[in-house]
Amino acid sequence: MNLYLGLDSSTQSLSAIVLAVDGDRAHVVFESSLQFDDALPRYGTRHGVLPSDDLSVAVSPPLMWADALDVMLGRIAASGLDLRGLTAIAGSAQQHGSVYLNAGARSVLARMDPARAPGEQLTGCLSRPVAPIWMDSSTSVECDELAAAVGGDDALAARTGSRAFERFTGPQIRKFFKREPDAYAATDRIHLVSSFLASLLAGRHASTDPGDGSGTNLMDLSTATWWPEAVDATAPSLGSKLPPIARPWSLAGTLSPYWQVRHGLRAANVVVWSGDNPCSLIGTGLVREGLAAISLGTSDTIFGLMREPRIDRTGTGHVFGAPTGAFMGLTCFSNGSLARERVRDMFALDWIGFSRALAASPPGNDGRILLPWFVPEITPAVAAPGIHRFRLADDDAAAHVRGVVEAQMLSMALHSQWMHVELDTLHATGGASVNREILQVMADVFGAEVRQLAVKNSACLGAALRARHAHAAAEGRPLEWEAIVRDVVVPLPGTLRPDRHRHAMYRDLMRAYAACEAEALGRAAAPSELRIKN
Ligand code: ADP
Ligand code: XUL
Repeated sequence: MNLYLGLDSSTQSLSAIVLAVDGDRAHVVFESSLQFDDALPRYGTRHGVLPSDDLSVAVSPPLMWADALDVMLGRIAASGLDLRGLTAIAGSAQQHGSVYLNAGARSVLARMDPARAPGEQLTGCLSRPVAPIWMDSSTSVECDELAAAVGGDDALAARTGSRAFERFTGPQIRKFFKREPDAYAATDRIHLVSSFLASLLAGRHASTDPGDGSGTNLMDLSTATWWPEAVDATAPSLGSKLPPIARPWSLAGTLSPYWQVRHGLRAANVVVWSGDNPCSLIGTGLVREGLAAISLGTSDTIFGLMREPRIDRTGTGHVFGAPTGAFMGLTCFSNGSLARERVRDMFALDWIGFSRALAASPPGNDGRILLPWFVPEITPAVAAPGIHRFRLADDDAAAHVRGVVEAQMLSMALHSQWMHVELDTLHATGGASVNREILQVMADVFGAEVRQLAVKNSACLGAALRARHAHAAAEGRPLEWEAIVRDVVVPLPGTLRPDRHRHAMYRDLMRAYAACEAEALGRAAAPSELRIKN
């Protein structure tokens, strides 16, 4: 029996899934998760992020991710699984974040001491102690500079799949170079979160893949190579500091002696890691065009496979590389679970109370609309956070609960139209996808059936499936993606179905929602019937 390990280093947690493959049959035999704040409190994060007075800044300690990997591999070693079958390991990580290493990292990675945890050994390898992550929105100036240097946002989007976005790695690198030129000069390798963790497992610098490379504003989507014009416009000598981009099923090496000795693991193949959204594409079974998934994690994302890249002319979406070698369209919303939690906590509810309030309030919220931008929003671009209430009394708990969920679903439906995906079925994933009341609003707004999946952490499952795919390819007997996802990406019984009348109502409400959004963004006044704003 072969075992395939998938790891997922997300914003708030690290998860692991082990997939056992016996003949043609595959099933999940191990699942575990740890929250960074609880498991590694010495790093002082909240929800996985270091506290900051400046709301536009979001950074995390990369050594915390390294130590979390150690804790998780220790758990797997102690799980009782027969790990002699451990064949390949692949990973998924939050996208866009970057880790800055000096020239000393090469030898430290290759010769770590198995008696000691990784974090303390890597301290001297960092040329920047923190890693900016996807929640950072502090690089508007650098976005403008990068776009201007390559002929504007449309040119950048046509070449890389996205206009300049604050959280994307290129603008983040440029900000670091401008603010800390000496530390930038001392940087030998800039990894994505994914390629940093793959390097740690393999004991040498790993490549990135087109899925995560396309989240940098620096990769030519058509060739999956760094685009020199954007790289040169970002920072000097950047070309030599970036990892190579390898095909998504490439091997980064084998598990290094450090992990073999420290946790008694065998020299399994280490597959290049990818971003959580590309991995989720596989873990939700979207290996053909026409299906879409919504992930309700820390961020909310809506995505689907694309055979050919269709760029978003409205400028809110992205085209990334997909683990299959094709492409994926994606729109990301930063006010996802954290915004739902903020509303839950404002009214001292738990999730059961939240769901009850949702079920007890009228669909359409009697025309009351809430724009829940508790943190700077990615889609639509909102730099100064704030919540906006239209006809909504600020002490009405149920209307706030419904307001946050309806606004999120309406916003997702509105801002994913550019993908032109015919939606009759949506696969729901991420932590909040256990909540059927939220999923019913999703079904009604999109007018689509919504399926919950047996394995909730689709990014982690996708990583395990990628490990299997890459191992088969390396052995010269490639497997079809359809066959890889068949046994394990299975919907739970109890598909949520849309109600025709409610869907029609939401189509009208979407126009009102769009008008409120335009007003809150200072683009146009909302129509007078919506102007009763408080
Ligand atoms: P990430 O992978 O981005 O760290 P997850 O996909 O694990 O996040 O989702 C975690 C989130 O799921 C929590 O922050 C929480 O807000 C949300 N969540 C968990 N249970 C429920 C529930 N019953 N209803 C709504 N949201 C929930
Ligand atoms: C996608 C994005 C987030 C992160 C964290 O563009 O910024 O979804 O990948 O999950």
